[in-house]
Amino acid sequence: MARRGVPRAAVLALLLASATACANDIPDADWSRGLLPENITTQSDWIANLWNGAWIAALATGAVVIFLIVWACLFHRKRRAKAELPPQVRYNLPIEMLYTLVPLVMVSVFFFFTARDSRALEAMSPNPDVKVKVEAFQWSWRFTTTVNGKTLKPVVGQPVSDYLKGPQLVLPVNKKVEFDLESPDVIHSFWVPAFVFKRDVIPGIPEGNKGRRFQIDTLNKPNVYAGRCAELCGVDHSRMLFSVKLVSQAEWDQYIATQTGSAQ
Ligand SMILES: [Cu+2]
Repeated sequence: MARRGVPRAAVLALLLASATACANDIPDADWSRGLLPENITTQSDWIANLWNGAWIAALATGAVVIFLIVWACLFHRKRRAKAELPPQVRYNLPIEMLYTLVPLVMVSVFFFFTARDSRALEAMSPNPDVKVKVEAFQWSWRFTTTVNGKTLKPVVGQPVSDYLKGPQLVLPVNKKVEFDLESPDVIHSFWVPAFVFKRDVIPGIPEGNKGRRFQIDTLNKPNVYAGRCAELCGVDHSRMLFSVKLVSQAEWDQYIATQTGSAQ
């Protein structure tokens, strides 16, 4: 029976290897970034710091707790030679204060940083440089970009198995971009892993509602990045792929000039 485990493990390893080989949209997970993908917005820097800081705090807390458990087990256990229990501590005010205050302080610190960053992430500037209306549908995306009061020709996609063949949203570097998310059918989720952020696209939210909009500040990292739907939305959900292309200002100007869009 023991021998059967080996080929099974080999098959599993092969399956995993082929699964990762098929998906070219999985970003490189780098330990120096806490296994997060490369981030391409100012906001994703904040998110990455919050995420990594929370992990460091949790791991440090875990290390202290495990140390205390092991220490208590080794040095404060009931000795075999002695019949009676070790000294039992109860109603010890200083210790009970400590039990109460230390977790309270820890939760408060987490809460403070989470609230501070959530607030910053939801902040909206009244004059973003670029506005993108994102329509998520079963099973692709339509991107309609407005810049300087001019609306460009919408980019519409269809289900694909390679994100580079999906609809491509072109955005300039070092600019403030506002997204407005809309769905005519079911709940989708707009996810660009390089934003280190995703938001559900929920049908029925009226236009102008703050819950369907968010803003990013793009960093100077021109490249093509993968995007996908992150909410199981039907049979072709896994093929609801798209890409975001960050371009320099010169390329952006050229792109706008070639997109003969209709007036708003
Ligand atoms: Cu979807």
